[in-house]
Amino acid sequence: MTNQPKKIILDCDPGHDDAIAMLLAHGNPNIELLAVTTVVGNQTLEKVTRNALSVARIANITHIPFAAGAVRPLVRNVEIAPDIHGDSGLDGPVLPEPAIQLDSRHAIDLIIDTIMAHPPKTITLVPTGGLTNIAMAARKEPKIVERVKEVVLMGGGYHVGNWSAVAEFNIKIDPEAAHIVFNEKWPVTMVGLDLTHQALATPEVIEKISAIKTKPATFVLEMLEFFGKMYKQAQGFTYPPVHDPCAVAYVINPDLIKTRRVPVDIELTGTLTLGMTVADFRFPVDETCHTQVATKLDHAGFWDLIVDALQRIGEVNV
Ligand code: PIR
Ligand code: CA
Repeated sequence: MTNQPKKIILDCDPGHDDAIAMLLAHGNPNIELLAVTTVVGNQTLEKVTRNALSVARIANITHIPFAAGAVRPLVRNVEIAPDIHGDSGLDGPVLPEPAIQLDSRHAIDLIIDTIMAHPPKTITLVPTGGLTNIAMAARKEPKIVERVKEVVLMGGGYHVGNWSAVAEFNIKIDPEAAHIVFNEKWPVTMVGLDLTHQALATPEVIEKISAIKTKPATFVLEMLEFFGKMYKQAQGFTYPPVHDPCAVAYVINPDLIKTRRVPVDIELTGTLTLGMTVADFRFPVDETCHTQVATKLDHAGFWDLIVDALQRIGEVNV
């Protein structure tokens, strides 16, 4: 933890939990956030990109490039999630006008340029939306597959789905892209619903964030209030699961999340199982296995990181 900060690129679709992932990455000293890229997912590309820039303003993230990526999945039609994230993709808080300009590059070029400009095995990709940009980047510049350190993604689930009985949203909206990402030979850590459904924003968590009393912390509270309401209504959760920051937390401190090394592949042809992350838990694991799944979260340790990041961000006048 006292070593050099880990360099990451966050590829996201904000999205309440994506926004919290961004704040965690920005506020944690063990992470160096190199770039933020956006992808269609929770809402249209235009909306999630604007949300990313608004969140940048909330936390005063001014020094890194933001670039917009894919407007639709590789093969399928666009599917969005307004039942959870609302019409803007980030309903609840008032979103400030963005203060920074988008990078002129397409997200996949920003991803490729950033990876190729850094030494081998120094950058971790953290996708928290559909995998369209990451798959396209790997196809446009295959050298990135060898060059990144690892991919730590929020998506999938080996025992539960949320967009079908067995498929999770980020994988289901672009299963072909997910297939590419899981089958390339880079190390992939799947932080799926099995793990993120443990990251519940309980009343104790809300109380700790309420005590911070800065504008970014209030912004998080307003997001969690809306997100919690929608999660109760649409999915019957007592407290909302805050998915995306779990992937960032794993990069910050892998000790917070137990994992198991198992092969994972993506179902592309099943009639009931399209987009399922099929994990093979049988013994023995082949030594070529380059995928692992997250299984158990240290809930208190995880939320301490969020609170700590908000405290470090401190007051920001928008
Ligand atoms: C969350 C998401 C989409 C749909 C629902 N029902 C809930 C988004 C989150 O941003 C997260 O990245 C992932 N997709 C969880 O499925
Ligand atoms: Ca997301």
